[in-house]
Amino acid sequence: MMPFKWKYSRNFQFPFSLLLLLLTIIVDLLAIEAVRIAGPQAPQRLKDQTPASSFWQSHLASPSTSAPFDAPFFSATHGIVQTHPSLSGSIPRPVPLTSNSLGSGSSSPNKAALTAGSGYLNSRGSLPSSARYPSLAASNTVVSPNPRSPFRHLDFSTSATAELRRNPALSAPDECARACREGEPPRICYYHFTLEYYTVLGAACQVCTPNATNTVWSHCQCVLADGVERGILTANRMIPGPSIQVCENDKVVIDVENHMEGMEVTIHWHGIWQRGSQYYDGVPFVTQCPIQQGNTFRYQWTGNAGTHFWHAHTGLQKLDGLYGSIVVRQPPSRDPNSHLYDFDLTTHIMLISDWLHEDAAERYPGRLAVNTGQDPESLLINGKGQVRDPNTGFMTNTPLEIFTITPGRRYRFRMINAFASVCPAQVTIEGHNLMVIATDGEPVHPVEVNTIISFSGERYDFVITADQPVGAYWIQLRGLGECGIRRAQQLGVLRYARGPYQPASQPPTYDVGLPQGVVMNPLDAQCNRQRNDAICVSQLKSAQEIDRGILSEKPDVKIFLPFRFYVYRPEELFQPNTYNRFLVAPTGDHVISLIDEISYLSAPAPLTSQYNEINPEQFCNGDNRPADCGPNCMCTHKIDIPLNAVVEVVLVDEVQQPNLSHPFHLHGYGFSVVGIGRSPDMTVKKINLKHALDLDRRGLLNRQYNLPPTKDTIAVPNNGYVVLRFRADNPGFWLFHCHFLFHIVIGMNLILQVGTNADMPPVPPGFPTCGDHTPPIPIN
Ligand SMILES: [Cu+2]
Repeated sequence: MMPFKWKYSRNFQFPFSLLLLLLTIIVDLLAIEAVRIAGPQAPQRLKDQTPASSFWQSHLASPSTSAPFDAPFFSATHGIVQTHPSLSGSIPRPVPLTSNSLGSGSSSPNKAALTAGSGYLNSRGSLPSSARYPSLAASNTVVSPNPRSPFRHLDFSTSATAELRRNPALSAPDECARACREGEPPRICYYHFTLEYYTVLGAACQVCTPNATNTVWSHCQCVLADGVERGILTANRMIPGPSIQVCENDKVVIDVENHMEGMEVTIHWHGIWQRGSQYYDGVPFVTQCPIQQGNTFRYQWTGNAGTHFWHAHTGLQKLDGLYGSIVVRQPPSRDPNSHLYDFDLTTHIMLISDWLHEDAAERYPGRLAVNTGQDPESLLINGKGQVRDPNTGFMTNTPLEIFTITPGRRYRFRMINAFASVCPAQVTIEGHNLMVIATDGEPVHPVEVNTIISFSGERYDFVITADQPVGAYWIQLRGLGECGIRRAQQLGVLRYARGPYQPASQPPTYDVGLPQGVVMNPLDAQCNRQRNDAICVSQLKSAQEIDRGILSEKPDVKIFLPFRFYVYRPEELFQPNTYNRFLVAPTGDHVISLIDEISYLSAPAPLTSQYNEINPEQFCNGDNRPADCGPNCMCTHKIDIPLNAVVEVVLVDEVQQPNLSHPFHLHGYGFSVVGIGRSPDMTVKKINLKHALDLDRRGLLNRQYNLPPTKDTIAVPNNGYVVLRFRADNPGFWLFHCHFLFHIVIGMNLILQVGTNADMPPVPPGFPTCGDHTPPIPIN
């Protein structure tokens, strides 16, 4: 309650500031309306119907004069308002999602009127069904959906919204993406994902062009990506897939309907701890059986606050398009950094991803001659971008992502790194500082930087203050490391309302980029000292209280986990009658991953639901290796941890490939990053387990206990180590793994079993089962 009070007293003259705010909003809306009217709608139609090839354009030399900024591509309604369409079919109301300026101390009815959809709420806090489906109500033809209909995916009236119509207790996605207020009753937020094979630039693009990203729902089924036609996988025919945006304590229900022919799938909710719903963590053969083609699986969980995301955890599907954002918002009084920003808009999510121009499976196990390795051709910002054909020099003219801000305001941005490849991602915004206020959903003491480098699975929230001249500014996203070979980059635009859409400056190129300034997360991992040019993750300070036990000198359990690749000789790998998995690395090496000398192999059935059916010999760990398990030892790597123990994990990079840092992600927890570093012993060229143990004995592993940041994904610097700690108070089978997609499929995973089976919640009745079927062979 303290921050709440403080804020209120600061806003002592609130009638005046409220008036000012309303004026600003009205002015903004007028501006938007003006742009909308001025926007040439008719030409857009024509343009939309041009064939896919027209997304390539012929201006070779100067991308700035090439016309990526054709006005029609830029939605006039973008940015300022909550743009997702309302299912009610009523006129979309401009609804700023705010933190302080509207959210705290909202005693004024005027304030309340500005929050999402509140004008329509009934006493249960959800839309009356008549308001939600006026067309049906008007014609009095409410269709009772028939779940048994064999044509249910053809039947528009029973499609993704059937459950919402059936059950008035559920709230629609756009009702849940709202400003969160203290004391407001939680909602049950319902989502329906239909997963399909789909196409970039398909015929849907003759019908419409998506006019706003980050929507929690899309009415347009056209996927543009970077303007290069290819087959993809989608949830609800959008990339990124539907955004889940809810408030703390809301219950989230997602029906995942798998219509990908011949494919199974699970969806993992990255960053959601799943306390009490362990079996909905979405890890195949750990927490559930994969969802079969044609089946629907209902996930239900309540989210911990922060910026998270969802993605397929099966095979390579994530890289083909199965990912989307999750934002769990809080009332301002619950966020220690809420005083640092004025707006937290649904449209200010920045989901960055890497992108191929072919199926991900083309790169696995990998090729020797053409398109070798696994690095991406392109990058996307919220599924958008342009790309230059390296052979012809032609540039696609698909829209870039645009984020709109209003002068004088402070905006919370939520950046999600959904990369699959090994490339670190570098984000810089022209002329604007980035004040980092949270990482992996957890608040930190604010730090000002100019560039953020992030790894697959990480999230960074930052505040941008609109303190520059009204105009448009470049956002540059660069792929580092391996991505430097193809010079993969993408651009976006930070635009001031009523300003131009095109930045005045030349677009930054890979080689002549925006000035880096101070870098968050430098790749050189020199984190032991303060420096002016960079801030390491380990130097961030948690803004939340930390469990004392975590910060005590001695943890209850200490686990050293060295990881590396095992390189096969071809004659070893291709022995007759053996079929060992492998990845063809960019170097041409045929490799698998080892953590503590074990390459993770899935169990034949999930541990959460069918533990007793799994042969105990399936499991192994460093202390319990199967007899005569070779140098490519493959089994279900599982480490047991007593419930409530304070656990320290030391990850040691034995890969030691320059430019390669592996980001490790732990399911079920946030952990404290206690130390990051490299060997202080200059005579040691390469760190390994033995050396790390020796450093630890001599007290030379870098550990600092002053407010270490809480994260769930942390990159281990190459030739370095990371020390992390957590209290094992969430029982379950938790995957702990490198988040690089192609390393997951070659075994860079393990399971931390916290507690015994008796500590874990039983799976709901009717939980699907799976497993091998190898009955005895009758002999006669
Ligand atoms: Cu890795």
